[in-house]
Amino acid sequence: MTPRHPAARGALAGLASALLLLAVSSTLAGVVGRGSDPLIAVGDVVVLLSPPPVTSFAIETFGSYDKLVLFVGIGVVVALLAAGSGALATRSWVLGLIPPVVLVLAASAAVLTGSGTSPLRILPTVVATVVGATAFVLLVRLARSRGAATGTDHDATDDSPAAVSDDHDEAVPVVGPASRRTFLTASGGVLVGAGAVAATGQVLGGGGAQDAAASRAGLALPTPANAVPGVPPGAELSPTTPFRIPNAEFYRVDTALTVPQVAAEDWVLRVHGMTDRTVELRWADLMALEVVEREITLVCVSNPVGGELIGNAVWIGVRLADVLELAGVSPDADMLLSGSIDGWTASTPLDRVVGNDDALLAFGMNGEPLPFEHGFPLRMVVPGLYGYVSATKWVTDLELTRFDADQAYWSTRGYSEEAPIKHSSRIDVPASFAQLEAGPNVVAGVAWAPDIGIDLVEVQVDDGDWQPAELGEVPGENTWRQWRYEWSAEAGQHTLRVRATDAAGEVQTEDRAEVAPDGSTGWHSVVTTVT
Ligand SMILES: Nc1nc2c(c(=O)[nH]1)N[C@H]1C(S)=C(S)[C@@H](COP(=O)(O)O)O[C@H]1N2
Ligand SMILES: [Mo]
Repeated sequence: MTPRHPAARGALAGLASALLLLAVSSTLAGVVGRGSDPLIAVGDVVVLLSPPPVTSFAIETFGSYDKLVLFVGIGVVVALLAAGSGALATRSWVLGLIPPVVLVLAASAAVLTGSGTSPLRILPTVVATVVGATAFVLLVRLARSRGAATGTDHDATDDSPAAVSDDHDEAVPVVGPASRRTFLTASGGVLVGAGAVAATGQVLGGGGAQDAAASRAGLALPTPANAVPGVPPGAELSPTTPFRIPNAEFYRVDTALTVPQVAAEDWVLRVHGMTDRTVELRWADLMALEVVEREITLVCVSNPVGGELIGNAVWIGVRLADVLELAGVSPDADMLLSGSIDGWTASTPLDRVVGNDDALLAFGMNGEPLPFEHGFPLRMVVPGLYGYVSATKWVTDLELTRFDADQAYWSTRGYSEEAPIKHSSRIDVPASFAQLEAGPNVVAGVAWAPDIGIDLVEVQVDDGDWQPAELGEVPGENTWRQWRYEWSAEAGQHTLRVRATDAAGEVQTEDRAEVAPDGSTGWHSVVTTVT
């Protein structure tokens, strides 16, 4: 069914041409390379310009799905604007063309100021605009034609445009006879064209991405000087949380709307700034260093009390300090400013890196090359600090500098420069609002304290006394610790609370703090119903 009203047809025309434009631009962007896709460039600008409360709300609320939500949001806005412009254009070309022109100019600006480096990066936007605009003008003209508006019902089986060519209305320019059928065919053609272009894009699938996938698949992890043994017996006390989180389930937080895909063979890591010399390391240079393995728990500053933005893994890589030594660090430097291939940056206090045997440039995670989402081919991992000041993924740049001279991505958005992980604990079992049977029930979860580890975990039922929980084994101080408490539950509604004490004897604070500017605090609790 083709809508009869010109405005409705105009809306359809707008949508179809927008889809074609996006299919063309993303397909060409796959060929031209990073930073040339206008949709992603606009998304990047939205992320970049979002005020910190908005981004932290998005990360806390949507967690690893924040990007999906952003793209759906942008998609809805683009669809509304496209449909609205098409409808407007059936009345006035000038009004109808204003939104797309503004949008295209904004997208071009986003591409040109974005993270792309290719001199051709504006090409996909330009070509797609020409194609999309042609489709738009063509379809809107058909939509405007009185012929289409009055398309006779009996022409349902008659393709002849002559049947509707008898009307000449000066108010609406008639570009030629067109039946609803013609409009339908043309819009259908544009949609099929968009689909075909998008499918071609999928097949071409960015040659770069395929090279990167092949590079990752072919990467043999070197044998480390030390090998981290398997999970210690007695480490897993929580029935739902593995001590080591499998890569596919590991939480993901970053600002990258497209995951960088670069082959290890093409990787260059630059070390410069307040150094004796600038060095550029390639893969072979990294492999020439001593390879070590470390088990380290990563925590995101945006992890709310009881949240899931924390994970533990075994990392294999080289010592960050060994890499910096190749460049020679000036004694005046106090910050390591690390940058990723997409321009994101983190500032790490240098004293957390130099002389720290556990601060890594990692290329392996749980026995595999890093997954692309987690930084392939190379990322930083520094124990004890929240990820935004320590865990740069896709790292290409290590600059030695000073806190009084430079600021990193989240610091310019109001987050703390000093960001040690705060010690905390979480109840995994029972789940919130669980229905339990009276009698023995397992209460279990995880607790973590940076650098020194956990010495005590206590559970409180309603307003009762704090009861010590059983503690799991740990391989060292850089990981979380599991705990378990046997609860003889009585019928009724009960609130369970947990608090952890670190190895220095400090009890986790009850005071609630938001995640901004330096991490949440407070006791996690769950409410259960026992029958
Ligand atoms: N390039 C890049 N690296 C990044 C980020 C980012 O946005 N871009 N986010 C950091 C943050 S805030 C965290 S918590 C960790 C999360 O690492 P993961 O996604 O591997 O769990 O990556 C860090 N490294
Ligand atoms: Mo984070």
